[in-house]
Amino acid sequence: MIGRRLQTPAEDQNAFTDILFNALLGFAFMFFVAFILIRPQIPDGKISPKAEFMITAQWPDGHTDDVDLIVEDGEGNLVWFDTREAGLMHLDRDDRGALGDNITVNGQRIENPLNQEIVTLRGIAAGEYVVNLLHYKSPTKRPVEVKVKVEKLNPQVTLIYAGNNTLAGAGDEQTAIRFRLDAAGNVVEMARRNKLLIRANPVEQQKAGSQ
Ligand SMILES: [Ca+2]
Ligand SMILES: [Ca+2]
Repeated sequence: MIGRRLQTPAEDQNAFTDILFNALLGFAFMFFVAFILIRPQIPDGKISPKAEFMITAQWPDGHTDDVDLIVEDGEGNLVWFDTREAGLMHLDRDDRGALGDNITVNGQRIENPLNQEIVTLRGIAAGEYVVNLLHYKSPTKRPVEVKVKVEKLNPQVTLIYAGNNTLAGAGDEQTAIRFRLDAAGNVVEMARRNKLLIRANPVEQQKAGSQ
């Protein structure tokens, strides 16, 4: 203890410099490690920066029935399994119930029980949108409940509509929701009045029947 007290100020200074140097070295090393660990951040919370609205139809997982989502825009463009792109609308896929939900990779069977069809609006076009469901095929020969959701994606995800339709059997077409957009993309009106899009149109009906 005495020896320590007898240390000269210069020796104290050296010891302090050593500690400071070691601390700085430690910080430098931590910065180096931190920079290595920094990765480009993928922004989350947005499904697609180019989509303005998302319309989803979903029926129970593993269900064998084929339901179709059909959307008509204010100009009369129609998007459904036969025409997956029309106007600013796009259908992600034709989900045919359990059909095509299993694949085999390297002898291993992979299942995707999801039954879902999604239509996105890539831009805003003013007018009334009609969202319909078609019970296209019904191996179960039973009614099926379909959940429909309309979301506005920008500037943040906002639920515009969520509801259910019970489709009665093959060939049943029902309107889930109708909504009107103004030029700025605001929803100015909503209704559930039925409007047939496929069954009222002999050409489209023929296409549906020929599939
Ligand atoms: Ca379908
Ligand atoms: Ca499916």
